[in-house]
Amino acid sequence: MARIGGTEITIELGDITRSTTDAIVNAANCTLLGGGGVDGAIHRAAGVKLLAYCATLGGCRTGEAKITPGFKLPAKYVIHTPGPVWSKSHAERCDALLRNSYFNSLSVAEENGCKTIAFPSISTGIYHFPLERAAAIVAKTFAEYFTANPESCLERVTMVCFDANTYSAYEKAFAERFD
Ligand code: AR6
Repeated sequence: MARIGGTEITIELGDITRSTTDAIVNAANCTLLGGGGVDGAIHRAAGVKLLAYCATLGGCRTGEAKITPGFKLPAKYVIHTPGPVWSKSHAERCDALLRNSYFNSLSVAEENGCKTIAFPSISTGIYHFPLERAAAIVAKTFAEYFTANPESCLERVTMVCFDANTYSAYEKAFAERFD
Protein backbone atom coordinates (compact mmCIF):
# COMPACT_ATOMS: atom_id res chain seq x y z
CA MET A 1 0.00 0.00 0.00
CA ALA A 2 1.22 3.48 -0.85
CA ARG A 3 -0.20 6.88 0.03
CA ILE A 4 -0.09 10.12 -1.96
CA GLY A 5 -1.56 12.95 0.13
CA GLY A 6 -4.95 11.69 1.33
CA THR A 7 -5.24 8.89 -1.23
CA GLU A 8 -4.31 5.25 -0.67
CA ILE A 9 -2.99 3.32 -3.66
CA THR A 10 -3.43 -0.44 -3.36
CA ILE A 11 -2.99 -3.54 -5.52
CA GLU A 12 -5.20 -6.63 -5.40
CA LEU A 13 -5.35 -9.95 -7.18
CA GLY A 14 -8.87 -10.68 -8.39
CA ASP A 15 -11.85 -10.09 -10.64
CA ILE A 16 -12.80 -6.42 -11.03
CA THR A 17 -16.47 -7.26 -11.65
CA ARG A 18 -16.66 -8.15 -7.94
CA SER A 19 -15.17 -4.84 -6.76
CA THR A 20 -17.36 -2.89 -4.37
CA THR A 21 -15.69 0.43 -5.17
CA ASP A 22 -17.85 3.41 -6.23
CA ALA A 23 -16.49 3.06 -9.77
CA ILE A 24 -14.69 0.39 -11.77
CA VAL A 25 -12.81 1.20 -14.95
CA ASN A 26 -13.36 -0.78 -18.13
CA ALA A 27 -10.51 -1.34 -20.62
CA ALA A 28 -12.90 -0.74 -23.51
CA ASN A 29 -12.54 -0.16 -27.25
CA CYS A 30 -13.57 2.97 -29.14
CA THR A 31 -17.03 1.64 -30.04
CA LEU A 32 -17.92 1.12 -26.35
CA LEU A 33 -20.03 -1.79 -27.61
CA GLY A 34 -18.26 -4.53 -25.66
CA GLY A 35 -15.58 -7.04 -26.55
CA GLY A 36 -13.44 -9.73 -24.93
CA GLY A 37 -11.19 -9.63 -21.85
CA VAL A 38 -12.25 -7.46 -18.94
CA ASP A 39 -14.71 -5.58 -21.19
CA GLY A 40 -16.62 -8.81 -21.90
CA ALA A 41 -16.59 -9.76 -18.22
CA ILE A 42 -17.94 -6.34 -17.16
CA HIS A 43 -20.75 -6.43 -19.74
CA ARG A 44 -21.71 -9.98 -18.71
CA ALA A 45 -21.84 -9.05 -15.03
CA ALA A 46 -23.61 -5.70 -15.54
CA GLY A 47 -26.33 -7.12 -17.79
CA VAL A 48 -27.74 -6.03 -21.15
CA LYS A 49 -28.78 -2.57 -19.95
CA LEU A 50 -25.13 -1.56 -19.95
CA LEU A 51 -24.77 -2.26 -23.67
CA ALA A 52 -27.99 -0.36 -24.43
CA TYR A 53 -26.70 2.62 -22.44
CA CYS A 54 -23.26 2.48 -24.09
CA ALA A 55 -24.91 2.47 -27.53
CA THR A 56 -26.22 5.99 -26.82
CA LEU A 57 -22.76 7.44 -26.09
CA GLY A 58 -21.38 7.69 -29.64
CA GLY A 59 -18.14 5.83 -28.85
CA CYS A 60 -15.04 7.20 -27.13
CA ARG A 61 -11.62 8.27 -28.37
CA THR A 62 -8.50 6.45 -27.17
CA GLY A 63 -7.34 7.92 -23.86
CA GLU A 64 -10.67 9.62 -23.13
CA ALA A 65 -13.21 8.30 -20.60
CA LYS A 66 -17.01 8.08 -20.37
CA ILE A 67 -19.13 7.09 -17.37
CA THR A 68 -22.20 4.86 -17.16
CA PRO A 69 -24.21 3.33 -14.32
CA GLY A 70 -22.98 -0.06 -13.09
CA PHE A 71 -26.43 -1.68 -13.46
CA LYS A 72 -26.15 -5.19 -11.92
CA LEU A 73 -22.54 -4.70 -10.79
CA PRO A 74 -21.73 -3.97 -7.14
CA ALA A 75 -19.99 -0.78 -8.33
CA LYS A 76 -22.24 2.27 -8.79
CA TYR A 77 -20.46 3.37 -11.97
CA VAL A 78 -18.38 2.00 -14.83
CA ILE A 79 -15.85 4.38 -16.38
CA HIS A 80 -15.07 3.20 -19.89
CA THR A 81 -11.72 4.11 -21.44
CA PRO A 82 -10.13 2.71 -24.57
CA GLY A 83 -6.40 2.36 -23.97
CA PRO A 84 -3.92 2.35 -26.87
CA VAL A 85 -3.21 -0.69 -29.03
CA TRP A 86 0.54 -1.15 -28.53
CA SER A 87 2.72 -0.18 -31.48
CA LYS A 88 6.50 -0.34 -31.11
CA SER A 89 6.97 2.24 -33.85
CA HIS A 90 4.69 4.72 -31.98
CA ALA A 91 5.84 3.83 -28.46
CA GLU A 92 5.88 7.36 -27.03
CA ARG A 93 2.45 8.14 -28.44
CA CYS A 94 1.18 4.91 -26.83
CA ASP A 95 2.72 5.95 -23.49
CA ALA A 96 0.92 9.31 -23.64
CA LEU A 97 -2.41 7.71 -24.52
CA LEU A 98 -2.12 5.18 -21.69
CA ARG A 99 -1.39 8.00 -19.27
CA ASN A 100 -4.48 9.83 -20.58
CA SER A 101 -6.70 6.78 -19.98
CA TYR A 102 -5.75 6.70 -16.28
CA PHE A 103 -5.70 10.47 -15.78
CA ASN A 104 -9.05 11.07 -17.49
CA SER A 105 -10.70 8.13 -15.67
CA LEU A 106 -9.59 9.63 -12.34
CA SER A 107 -10.98 13.04 -13.38
CA VAL A 108 -14.34 11.57 -14.40
CA ALA A 109 -14.53 9.63 -11.10
CA GLU A 110 -13.79 12.82 -9.21
CA GLU A 111 -16.42 14.82 -11.15
CA ASN A 112 -18.98 12.19 -10.11
CA GLY A 113 -18.05 12.29 -6.43
CA CYS A 114 -16.44 8.85 -6.23
CA LYS A 115 -14.36 8.07 -3.16
CA THR A 116 -13.07 4.72 -4.37
CA ILE A 117 -12.13 3.44 -7.82
CA ALA A 118 -10.71 0.19 -9.19
CA PHE A 119 -8.67 -0.14 -12.38
CA PRO A 120 -7.79 -3.20 -14.44
CA SER A 121 -4.41 -3.28 -16.18
CA ILE A 122 -5.49 -1.26 -19.23
CA SER A 123 -4.03 -2.25 -22.63
CA THR A 124 -1.77 -5.07 -21.35
CA GLY A 125 -4.07 -7.89 -22.58
CA ILE A 126 -5.50 -8.01 -26.10
CA TYR A 127 -3.87 -4.62 -26.87
CA HIS A 128 -0.36 -6.02 -26.04
CA PHE A 129 1.10 -2.99 -24.23
CA PRO A 130 4.31 -4.26 -22.52
CA LEU A 131 3.40 -4.94 -18.88
CA GLU A 132 6.42 -3.45 -17.06
CA ARG A 133 6.29 -0.34 -19.22
CA ALA A 134 2.55 0.07 -18.52
CA ALA A 135 3.00 -0.40 -14.77
CA ALA A 136 5.68 2.32 -14.64
CA ILE A 137 3.38 4.72 -16.53
CA VAL A 138 0.48 3.97 -14.14
CA ALA A 139 2.66 4.67 -11.07
CA LYS A 140 3.88 7.92 -12.62
CA THR A 141 0.35 8.98 -13.60
CA PHE A 142 -1.09 8.37 -10.11
CA ALA A 143 1.77 10.41 -8.61
CA GLU A 144 1.17 13.20 -11.13
CA TYR A 145 -2.63 13.21 -10.65
CA PHE A 146 -2.65 13.27 -6.84
CA THR A 147 0.18 15.78 -6.62
CA ALA A 148 -1.81 18.11 -8.93
CA ASN A 149 -5.07 17.42 -7.00
CA PRO A 150 -4.12 17.32 -3.30
CA GLU A 151 -7.76 17.98 -2.27
CA SER A 152 -9.03 14.99 -4.27
CA CYS A 153 -12.20 13.29 -2.97
CA LEU A 154 -10.71 9.95 -4.06
CA GLU A 155 -9.71 8.15 -0.86
CA ARG A 156 -8.61 4.87 -2.41
CA VAL A 157 -7.41 3.73 -5.84
CA THR A 158 -7.03 0.00 -6.39
CA MET A 159 -5.31 -1.84 -9.24
CA VAL A 160 -7.17 -5.12 -9.63
CA CYS A 161 -4.81 -7.63 -11.29
CA PHE A 162 -6.21 -10.77 -12.85
CA ASP A 163 -3.02 -12.84 -12.59
CA ALA A 164 0.09 -13.07 -10.43
CA ASN A 165 2.42 -11.81 -13.15
CA THR A 166 0.41 -8.60 -13.52
CA TYR A 167 0.26 -8.21 -9.74
CA SER A 168 4.07 -8.48 -9.44
CA ALA A 169 4.65 -5.92 -12.18
CA TYR A 170 2.47 -3.30 -10.44
CA GLU A 171 3.88 -4.16 -7.03
CA LYS A 172 7.41 -3.56 -8.35
CA ALA A 173 6.52 -0.34 -10.22
CA PHE A 174 4.67 1.11 -7.22
CA ALA A 175 7.49 0.17 -4.83
CA GLU A 176 10.01 1.93 -7.11
CA ARG A 177 7.89 5.07 -7.41
CA PHE A 178 6.36 5.41 -3.91
CA ASP A 179 8.71 3.80 -1.33
N1 AR6 B 1 -10.87 -8.46 -13.75
C1 AR6 B 1 -9.68 -7.82 -13.76
N2 AR6 B 1 -8.82 -7.89 -14.81
C2 AR6 B 1 -9.20 -8.64 -15.87
C3 AR6 B 1 -10.43 -9.35 -15.93
C4 AR6 B 1 -11.29 -9.23 -14.80
N3 AR6 B 1 -12.46 -9.83 -14.76
N4 AR6 B 1 -10.48 -10.00 -17.13
C5 AR6 B 1 -9.33 -9.74 -17.78
N5 AR6 B 1 -8.56 -8.93 -17.03
P1 AR6 B 1 -7.88 -6.85 -21.83
P2 AR6 B 1 -6.89 -4.48 -23.29
C6 AR6 B 1 -7.22 -8.37 -17.30
O1 AR6 B 1 -7.49 -7.75 -22.94
O2 AR6 B 1 -5.54 -5.07 -23.44
C7 AR6 B 1 -11.49 -6.02 -25.35
O3 AR6 B 1 -11.94 -6.84 -26.42
C8 AR6 B 1 -6.36 -9.06 -18.34
O4 AR6 B 1 -5.78 -10.26 -17.80
O5 AR6 B 1 -9.20 -7.06 -21.19
O6 AR6 B 1 -7.01 -3.04 -22.87
C9 AR6 B 1 -11.91 -4.58 -25.53
O7 AR6 B 1 -13.20 -4.46 -26.11
C10 AR6 B 1 -5.32 -7.98 -18.57
O8 AR6 B 1 -4.35 -8.00 -17.53
O9 AR6 B 1 -7.86 -5.28 -22.28
C11 AR6 B 1 -10.84 -4.03 -26.43
O10 AR6 B 1 -11.12 -4.35 -27.79
C12 AR6 B 1 -6.14 -6.69 -18.44
O11 AR6 B 1 -7.36 -7.06 -17.79
C13 AR6 B 1 -9.60 -4.76 -26.00
O12 AR6 B 1 -10.08 -5.99 -25.39
C14 AR6 B 1 -6.48 -6.01 -19.76
O13 AR6 B 1 -6.72 -6.98 -20.74
C15 AR6 B 1 -8.83 -3.99 -24.95
O14 AR6 B 1 -7.62 -4.66 -24.69
